[in-house]
Amino acid sequence: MFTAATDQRPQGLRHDWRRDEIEALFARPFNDLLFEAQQVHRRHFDPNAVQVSTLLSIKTGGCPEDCGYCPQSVHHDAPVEPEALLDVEAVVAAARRAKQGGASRFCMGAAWRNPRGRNFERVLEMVERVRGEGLETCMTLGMLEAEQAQRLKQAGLDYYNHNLDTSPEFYGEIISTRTYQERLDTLAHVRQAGINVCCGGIVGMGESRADRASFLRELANQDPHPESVPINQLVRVEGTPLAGAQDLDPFEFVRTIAVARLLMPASHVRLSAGREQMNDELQALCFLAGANSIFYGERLLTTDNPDTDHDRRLFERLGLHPA
Ligand code: SAM
Ligand code: DTB
Ligand code: SF4
Repeated sequence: MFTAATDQRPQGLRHDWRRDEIEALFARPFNDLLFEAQQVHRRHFDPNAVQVSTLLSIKTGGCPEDCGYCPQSVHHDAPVEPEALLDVEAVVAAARRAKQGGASRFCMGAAWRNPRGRNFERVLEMVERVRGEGLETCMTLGMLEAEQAQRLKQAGLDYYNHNLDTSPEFYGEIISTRTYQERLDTLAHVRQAGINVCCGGIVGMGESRADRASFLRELANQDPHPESVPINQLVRVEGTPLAGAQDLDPFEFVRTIAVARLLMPASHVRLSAGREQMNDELQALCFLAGANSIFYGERLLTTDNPDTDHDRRLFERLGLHPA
C-alpha cells in the first residue's frame, strides 16, 4: 500500500510538469488542495508518521558565498562567530545524544563553498563514525565534485542535502557567487554516486507565487524525485540582506507544502527551518498538507528550533509518531 513493491520505485510519478499546471494547483480552493494532498499522502505514507532528523553545524560561519538569507556569509554582518571544523569525537558525542533523543537521521552542515583537503578527510571519518552509532547520515557541505560524492558514498553517506533554494528566475536576486547550474551539477554528482538526494529551498524571500511554482517544478522534474524535500520558511536574521523581507501569508506556506506533496508523492517533505516562528496550529496544517519530516533539537545551524519538550508534546497532541 505505501510503496510499490516491484522495482522499489513508486509508479505513476511525473517529471514533466509545466509551470501553468503547478500555478493552477496553487490557485485551488484551500480545502480542495489540502484534501487532495492528504489523499495522495495516504497512498504513499503512514499519515501519522513523521521522520525525525537532528541537525548539527560542524563548521560555522566565515562562508565566502553571498546567499542573501544566510547569517553565515562573510558578506553580511550577522551575529555569528566563525568556528573551525569540529573534532570527530565532538560530532560523535552529539550524534549519540541525538539518537537517545529519538532522531533516526543525523544531518551535518558546514558553511563552505565546497569541501577541501584535510577537512574533507575528516568529514569522511565523521560519516563512518556516525553511521557506526546506528544513525542514518546526511551532510551538506556545499558543491561537490563527482569523485568527492563517490568517496562520501564509500564512507557510508545516506543523504546529501544541496538546495536549489528558489526558482531559476528569482535566484539571481539572492545569490551571485554560485550559479543555478552549479547546484544542478552537484545534485547530478550526488545522484550518480548512489547517495539519496535531499533538495529543497526557502520560501518567504520576496519571491512571487509564480517563482514558488517554478521552484517546485525544478524539483519535481528531476528524475528520480529527490528522496527528501526540505521546505524552509525564511528565518530573517538581523544583518542579512533579507532581514526585512515581507511576511509570507501562512496559508501560502501551507499551500507550498501541499503542492510539493502533490508533485512528489513518494518523497519525504520536510517542514524545515522556520518552525520556531510558527504556532502549533500552523504546523498541524503543514502535516495535514503532507509534510512528514522535521528537524528535532533546539538548534538548526545558527538559529533556534522549537524546544524538544514542546515538539514531544505537539506529537502527543496530534497523535504523531516518529517514523
Ligand atoms: N554551505 C552549504 C550550502 O549552502 O551549500 C550548506 C549549508 S546551508 C546553511 C544549507 C541550506 O540552509 C541553504 O541552502 C538554505 O536553503 C538553508 N538556509 C540557510 N539560511 C537560512 C535561513 N536564514 N532561513 C531558512 N533557510 C536557510
Ligand atoms: C535545509 O534545507 N535546512 C537546514 C538544512 N537544510 C541544512 C538548514 C536551515 C538553516 C536555518 C538557518 C540557520 O540556523 O543558520
Ligand atoms: Fe555559505 Fe551555505 Fe550560507 Fe550560502 S547557505 S552563505 S553557501 S553557508
